[in-house]
Amino acid sequence: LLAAFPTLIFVLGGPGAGKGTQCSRLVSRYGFTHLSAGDLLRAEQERPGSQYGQLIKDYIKDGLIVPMEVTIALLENAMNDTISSASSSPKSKRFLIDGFPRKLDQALKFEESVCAAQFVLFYDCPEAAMEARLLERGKTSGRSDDNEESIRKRFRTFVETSMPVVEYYEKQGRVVKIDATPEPDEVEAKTREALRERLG
Ligand code: UP5
Ligand code: MG
Repeated sequence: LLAAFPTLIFVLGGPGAGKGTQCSRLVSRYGFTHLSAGDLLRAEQERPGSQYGQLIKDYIKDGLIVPMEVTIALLENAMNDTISSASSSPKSKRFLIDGFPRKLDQALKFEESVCAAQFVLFYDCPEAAMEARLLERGKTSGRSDDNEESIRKRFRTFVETSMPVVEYYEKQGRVVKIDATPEPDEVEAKTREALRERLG
């Protein structure tokens, strides 16, 4: 069923690179449906009766990657909800999958069992800038992983486990890389330029 909807983009980048910020802007411009794997996991963690609540909590605090069965099921459910929703327009059936896949086996499994990605949008940002953004956000975000110790762990997971996913797609010529260092408006302009070539 999902294979019938060809536009699905993986949005990757380090913690605090600006994935969520840019996805929100793309939603208003292109009518994509934005699904953040991290947001879905945080919602599942809060859901009364969830059997994964404690597990998700522990993994997120330690910057570790939640077992893919959990994340893929959440993404698949959210996509199916969008597709089957009576009010959904054709445009809303174009998906931005934010912060997933973070590990190579997740990428392979998702593309094989759910839907292939058209390409990967990769927000490239130096660690120092990402750290400053996350510490600033941590003053008000209430996120359990916006503190120095968790941020250090998230960076390590990103370098060791998630960058290989980006490199895997890069070798296939499927990565659109955007410098995420400038202010959000400029990053957005660069993103639109890159998407114009790919999406028309
Ligand atoms: N900001 C944004 N853009 C800026 C710019 N250009 N200049 C200056 N400031 C900018 O932005 C972060 C902050 O920076 C904000 O305050 C923003 O205003 C500012 P945001 O857009 O939120 O960046 P984003 O890349 O989305 O950062 P986020 O913290 O969400 O990244 P993570 O990848 O760490 O978080 P995520 O929610 O994806 O995952 C959290 C955890 O969930 C993971 O560590 C992991 O434990 C778990 N997880 C899984 O296990 N599996 C998954 O598949 C996904 C997540
Ligand atoms: Mg995010």
